[in-house]
Amino acid sequence: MASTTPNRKLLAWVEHWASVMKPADIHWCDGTKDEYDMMTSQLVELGTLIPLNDDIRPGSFLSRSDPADVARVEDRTFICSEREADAGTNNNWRAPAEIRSQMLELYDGCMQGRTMYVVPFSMGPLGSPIAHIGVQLTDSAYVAASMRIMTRMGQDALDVLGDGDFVPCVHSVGAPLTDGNADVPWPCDGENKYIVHFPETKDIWSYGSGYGGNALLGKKCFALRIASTMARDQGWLAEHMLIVSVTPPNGERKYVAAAFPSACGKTNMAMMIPTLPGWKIETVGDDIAWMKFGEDGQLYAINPEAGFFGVAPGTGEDTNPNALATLTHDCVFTNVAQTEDGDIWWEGLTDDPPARLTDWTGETWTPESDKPAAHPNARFTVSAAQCPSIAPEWEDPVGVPISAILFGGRRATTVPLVTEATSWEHGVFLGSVMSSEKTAAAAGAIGEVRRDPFAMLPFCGYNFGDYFQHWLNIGSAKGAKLPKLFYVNWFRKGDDGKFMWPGFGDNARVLKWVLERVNGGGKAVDTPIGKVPALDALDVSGLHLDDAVIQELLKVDRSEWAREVSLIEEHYAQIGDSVPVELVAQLESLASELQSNV
Ligand code: O2Y
Ligand code: MN
Repeated sequence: MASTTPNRKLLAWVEHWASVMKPADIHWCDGTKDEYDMMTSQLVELGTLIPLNDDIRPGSFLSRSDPADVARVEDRTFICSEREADAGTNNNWRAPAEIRSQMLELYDGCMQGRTMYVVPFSMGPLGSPIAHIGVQLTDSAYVAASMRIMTRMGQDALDVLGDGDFVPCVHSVGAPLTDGNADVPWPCDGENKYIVHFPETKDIWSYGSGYGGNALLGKKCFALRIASTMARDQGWLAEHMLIVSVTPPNGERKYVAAAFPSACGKTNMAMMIPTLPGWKIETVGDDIAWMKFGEDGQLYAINPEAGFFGVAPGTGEDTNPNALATLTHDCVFTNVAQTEDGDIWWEGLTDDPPARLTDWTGETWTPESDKPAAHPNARFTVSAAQCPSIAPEWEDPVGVPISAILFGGRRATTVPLVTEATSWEHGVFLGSVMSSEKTAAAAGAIGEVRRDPFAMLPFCGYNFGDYFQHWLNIGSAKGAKLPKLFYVNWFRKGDDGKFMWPGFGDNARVLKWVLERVNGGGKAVDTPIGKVPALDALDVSGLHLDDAVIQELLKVDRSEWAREVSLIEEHYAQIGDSVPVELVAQLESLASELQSNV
């Protein structure tokens, strides 16, 4: 397919990179279903994709990655600003000129024998004033096909681009087919992986990996790391947040965004089925929110993505029935197990595993095996439009007005079920100290607290101190009608080590109080860390929770918080001098309130 763009900058850029990477062929993606079918057929022939049983899961494929290429690689991810201080202690940094010349050596001839796909894509509904256009070059048909699911990809995006600016994204799996080398199902370069962002020039270079966030460059690389720097420069927010529409029985729909670190049930909340009678929750986005001010001063959010790239293990009828209903057809599964009848399986999909499976590495697996059948980071890639809980307005180019933003984490102690910030500044403080305990799925000791401000630790494209300042600046934007900010913790445990709050669909009860507060109601009491619901303010009807449990869920324990203050001091010290004075003042005021209340 030849190019159909008048954009000279784009044409020159493609020509330049073709001369560097020397592909055998260039294909401009048009985004049609025919093109997708052509790419997936080639991938089936090569063994990259295995068609699933069409009677059970029509239009779907399984893919097994190279075992050396199964997740995002944070230690190989770099923010290459001109000044090291601009990347901050929260990022790996290399001097841009240095890394460019090092990577150019790798890129030289890296696409020999392969097709270079030119993938134009829109992050956000086509033509939305909140959306932005990117163009990715890639030598992976798996990546090009996945980009069609995850973004609005093809000629339509090129038409919206016209003569305008785009974020250039260069990607190669780093496996040239030279000297008659045969291709393999999952080409990659296990030794040389680089995921590199240039915040000043707003471009992305990725090399050596074909997996997820390393290779689908619209997602974490563009929509978070580069977009966070665009948002800083242009006065908007690019955040690691889900977006839901919440409709109470009176029909007064509101929109809520929420930031959670991984393993805190973000996808479950995005697709929640509320247990409160008459309440409805619909999905606008499951992972990323871009928010810009409208003329009325409200923050309007879009989901910049068009699909879900979700973690499969743990997704079951009991935890997320809407996700399973989304996955009935036209999906690409990566690193899940395969059943004998040609369907898929992962830990948590059913209570009991099948008697015999093929595991994610292609080996025979039985319940006696000592390894999981699916890789813990196994993924599904699926169009968001297939989700039964998708909100009808999820593609509205105007976006949806956000009334409340939740921050959250997984904490067994200390942090109450829900706390309302007393001001925007205080809410930014709460976002800046977000923390979560490590679960078995993450590296490091289980239970260890990791600070993950705004759930952006791996995704903020610049210095955290400057990022906090940007959030403060948003709060003082002229005419802004700001959302209310809250901090939630579904994971507090009792003395018996069991979760005190039922979670999942019952989290709608917390949303009910949040919306009451947004509407000027809902009883709250002041504590040193913000406003928590009065003991009778949460709707716990039908839950049979003892008053003592509710009290414990909402408790602010001064000695626990005194310890927390020391940990926050360490966290701020780690970020360095760029932490805004307003946030240091918030911390000091918390410390003195804790003392004065003893
Ligand atoms: O493992 C990867 O390559 C992607 S990580 C990811 C994917 C979808 C949504 N969120 C995440 C994340 O790490 O936050
Ligand atoms: Mn995420």
